[in-house]
Amino acid sequence: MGSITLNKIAEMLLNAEENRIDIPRITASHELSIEDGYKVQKLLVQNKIESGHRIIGPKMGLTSKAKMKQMNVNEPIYGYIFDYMVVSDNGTISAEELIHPRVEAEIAFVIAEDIKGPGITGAEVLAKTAYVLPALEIIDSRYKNFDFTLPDVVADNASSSRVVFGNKLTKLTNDIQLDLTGIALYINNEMVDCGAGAAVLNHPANSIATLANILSRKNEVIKKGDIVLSGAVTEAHAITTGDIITAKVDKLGSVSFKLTN
Ligand code: OOG
Ligand code: MG
Repeated sequence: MGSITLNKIAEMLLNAEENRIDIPRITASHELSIEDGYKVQKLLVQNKIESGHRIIGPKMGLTSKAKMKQMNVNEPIYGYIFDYMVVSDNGTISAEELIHPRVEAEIAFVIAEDIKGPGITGAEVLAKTAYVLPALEIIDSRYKNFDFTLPDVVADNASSSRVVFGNKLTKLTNDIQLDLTGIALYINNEMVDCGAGAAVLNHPANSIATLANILSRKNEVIKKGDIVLSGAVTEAHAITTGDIITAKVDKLGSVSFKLTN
């Protein structure tokens, strides 16, 4: 195992994102703990903030069995979504800006009050949620073939690349049970995957609670106004130029974009 500084790893990942090149996973040649991975992520996030980018909110990843199985990992992780990653509903994303994009259908939460762990439950998250909305997350691992271990993907800001939020904001009322909320993902009008909110840690709000509890170990909170992705319900699906991708979520509405060249 060669030695490499965490700064150097952050630099390599930023360069891979900027120049759209994929690199071998770090752990193929260096030892890296999950904690190291989060240290690299922090350096990378700080770099983006210094470059003038703004955080939209944290995101959870690998929160469903489908995703854990697909990526061969067994623990949820978090990362950050930035303003430059957000694309408007029914908008376009250029494939030339990305390496090997995959799409995921998710439920996003708009946070009404700071959520400070530890000990946060899903019920507390729901009480502090202003709105929920459908989202399509476009992940784009900076590692070749999405081949990574947990420390690698944590360092790579949880593969964050783009996100499209639906236009409709829904207040949580008694007739909405996010665990039983159906979600279907379509590529070019063909249904490629579907599931219910319960696939995400039994209830998507549990994912946000888990995030608050993990962040509390670092004295961080989920902030009022943050828009937080709770994680993909199904596997991620590879997309190619020309594809039109849509997610439909029961009662929350739909969200769509086109991948152009
Ligand atoms: C990591 C990101 C996972 C999700 O919703 O599960 C994620 C990856 O699979 O590349 O965003
Ligand atoms: Mg995701």
